[in-house]
Amino acid sequence: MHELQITMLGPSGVGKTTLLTAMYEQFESNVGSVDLQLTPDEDSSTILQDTLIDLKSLLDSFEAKGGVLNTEPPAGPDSLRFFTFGLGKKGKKPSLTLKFRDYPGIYHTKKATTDEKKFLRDLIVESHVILIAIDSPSLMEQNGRYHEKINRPQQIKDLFKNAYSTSDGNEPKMIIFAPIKCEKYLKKKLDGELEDAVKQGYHDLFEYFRTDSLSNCISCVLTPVQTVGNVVLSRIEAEENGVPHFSFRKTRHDAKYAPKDSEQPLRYLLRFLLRIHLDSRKWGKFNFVRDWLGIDRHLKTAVDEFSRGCKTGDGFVILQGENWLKI
Ligand SMILES: Nc1nc2c(ncn2[C@@H]2O[C@H](COP(=O)(O)OP(=O)(O)OP(=O)(O)O)[C@@H](O)[C@H]2O)c(=O)[nH]1
Ligand SMILES: [Mg+2]
Repeated sequence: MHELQITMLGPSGVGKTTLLTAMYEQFESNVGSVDLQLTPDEDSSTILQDTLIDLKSLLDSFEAKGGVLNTEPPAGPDSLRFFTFGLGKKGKKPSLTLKFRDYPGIYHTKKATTDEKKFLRDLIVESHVILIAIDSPSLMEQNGRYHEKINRPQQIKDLFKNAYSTSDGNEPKMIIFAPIKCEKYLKKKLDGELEDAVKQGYHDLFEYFRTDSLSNCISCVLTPVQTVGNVVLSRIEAEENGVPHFSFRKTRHDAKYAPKDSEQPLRYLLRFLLRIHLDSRKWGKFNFVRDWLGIDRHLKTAVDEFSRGCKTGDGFVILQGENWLKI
C-alpha cells in the first residue's frame, strides 16, 4: 500500500503526543458525512487509547504541568514505533497508510546520543510532511521569554538545514506549525498576535525556507490546535532550573475533554496531496499520489470535500507556498 511519512517534531513537553492523540481520536466526529475513514493498526490504537485516558484524567484535576505524559522509548531510537493509520473510504479497505513518527523530545537536549541526533536528521529527510508542535505559552507570555528554552527554534532550524542540505531539493514538502495550549490566545482574539509571534519566533527558519532552493517547494501553514479544550492558562509559577511551570485551569468545574480543530492539520495535509495529484509534473517521493487518487473518483471527491474544510482566519494562516494548496 502507498505510504506517507509524517513527523511530529518538537522538544519535550510541547505537545507532540497529545496532538497525535487528538488528531486520531477526533477524526471520526470531524469528518461528518464525508466518505473518509482513518483506521489505526492495533498497537497504535492501544497506545493512543492509553494516552487518551491519561489526558482525560488530567482534566479531572487540571493543573497541567508540561510533559506529564512524556514519551519514553524502551531502548534507543530503533525501538520507537510508527503510529500507523489506514486512510480510505468508510467501510472499505484503506488505500493509503499514514505513518506518523513520534519520539521523546529529550532527543533535542544535549544528553542526546549520536544515534538519537542522526535519527532526528533522518526523520526530516524522509518525511513528506512535518508537524512542528509549539508550546504557545512559552512563545506568547512575557514577550516570549521562554520560547528559546522550550521550543528551541534555532536547533530546529539547524536540523532542517542539515537535513535539506544533503537531500535532493526540489520535491514539495509541507511544514505545519501547530501551536498547542493556545486556548487563551484564540479566545481573546489575539490570533493576529499568535501569527506574529510564530513568524518572529521562527524568523530564521522562515528565512531559510525562503532561500532560492527551497522557496518554491516548501509550503508552510499555521494551525493552532487545542488538544485538550476547555482549559485556560491561569498562572506562571517560579522557574525550576530555568524552566517555568505553566498552570491551567478548567473553564468550568464540569468541563470535559473537548479538543478543538485537531483535524485541521489533516485537512491541510490532504489538500496538499490533492494539489500534488492535480499537478502534471513528476514528484519523486510523491508520485504515488497520482495512482492513489487517480484510480478512485469517489475517493478523490471525498478528499476534495474534506480539504475544503481547511480553516482560514481565527489564527489559521498559509504562511508560505500558497500555490501548493490551491485546489
Ligand atoms: N493547556 C493545554 N495543555 C495541554 C494541551 N495539550 C497538551 N497539554 C499539556 O501539555 C503536556 C505535554 O504534552 P505531550 O503531548 O506529552 O508533549 P510531548 O511533546 O509529546 O513531550 P515528550 O513526549 O516529552 O517529547 C501535557 O502533559 C498536557 O499537560 C492543550 O490543548 N491545552
Ligand atoms: Mg510525547
